[in-house]
Amino acid sequence: MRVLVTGGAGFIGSHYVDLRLKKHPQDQVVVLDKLTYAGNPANLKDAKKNSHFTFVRGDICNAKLVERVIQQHGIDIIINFAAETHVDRSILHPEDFAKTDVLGTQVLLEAVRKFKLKRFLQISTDEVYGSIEKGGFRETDPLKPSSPYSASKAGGDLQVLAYRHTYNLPVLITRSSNNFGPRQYPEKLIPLFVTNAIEDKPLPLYGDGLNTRDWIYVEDNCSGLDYVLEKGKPGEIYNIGAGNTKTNKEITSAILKLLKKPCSLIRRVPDRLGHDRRYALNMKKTRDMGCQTQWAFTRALQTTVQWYLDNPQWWQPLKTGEYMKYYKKQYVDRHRK
Ligand code: NAD
Ligand code: TDX
Repeated sequence: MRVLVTGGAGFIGSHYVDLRLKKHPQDQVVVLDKLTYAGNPANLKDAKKNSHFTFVRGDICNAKLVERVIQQHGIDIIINFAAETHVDRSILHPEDFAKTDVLGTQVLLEAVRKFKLKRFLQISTDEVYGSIEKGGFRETDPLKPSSPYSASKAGGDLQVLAYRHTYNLPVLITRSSNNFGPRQYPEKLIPLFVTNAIEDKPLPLYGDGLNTRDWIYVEDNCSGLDYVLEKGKPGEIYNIGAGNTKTNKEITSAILKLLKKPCSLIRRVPDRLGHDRRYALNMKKTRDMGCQTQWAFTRALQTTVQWYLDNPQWWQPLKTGEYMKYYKKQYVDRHRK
């Protein structure tokens, strides 16, 4: 099989590339990635040593380039991880999200149609369902996204479903909960708080800290989506969660405990605009298919914290960029008010 992994230089995509090369050693894997601030060639360090791996720098919104890559490499299937992914950035710059997450997805679908590819897997998120007070969303629940990020991801999903309905394309969608693990950009809750705590910097906890997410270790999401790709039914949507629903306060305490750092590092800062209260998924459909998670939350968090302790050369340069400076100033200013 010849697999095109878009967005494969990012966090989850690069873990999937590693898994794919290991689990399907006869495959050819091509990554197409624009290398935005979130894409990092260092994430593909191991993959680059493998003769079955090729990297192409480019934008999924560029239809000509996408077609050329598919033809040159004889691609059979596409797995689309490429997206703008950070909710706080989507509140500042919604247009980038609509472009990549909606239009970019549509460009890929058009190529799947033109070249009659065998599969297209869209990597989506639980955020498209919106917030839920109790229980978990099922795949048949209506979409109620509330941030520019989740609205753009929902737009991408709707394109996928429309291409299924109209052109009968062999598409699938996975919607996973919050991922964590090594190589996650240090703007997201867990890597930001771990790296700040390592450096004895404040941890900016939004609002009352009681917002809740279901946390899944990145390797479990990658195994799950690989399972869905093999065993799933075209046209279907599959939730991938781990059942680890935790408040942000609980996550923060667990990180401080692992690093033996004081609670005084926590800074209560004003809430994120439109902050969703709780995300959770009903996992019946995916579990009934035989798809299971392997990682217990505590061991996964320990492994993640240890990776950031061992790899400061990976994350330290990322924390000095323009956005991180802006981000830091924003919260310091808000805190002063
Ligand atoms: P990430 O931000 O770490 O990586 C995104 C990658 O996409 C980067 O390598 C970036 O360079 C690339 N990219 C962005 N725009 C592109 C474009 N126009 N053309 C080509 N490449 C482009 O993201 P992630 O956390 O690894 O998320 C991967 C996917 O999984 C996304 O689709 C995201 O919506 C979804 N998802 C993420 C989570 C999570 O908790 N991180 C949870 C559920 C779903
Ligand atoms: O500094 C912070 N302080 C804080 O309290 C940050 C960055 C976050 N938070 C809170 C907001 C959320 O309630 O932590 C929670 C998690 O925040 P993020 O890590 O930004 O994740 P979230 O907004 O839940 O979205 C993530 O999960 C679903 C990913 O960024 C998405 O790409 C994915 O689709």
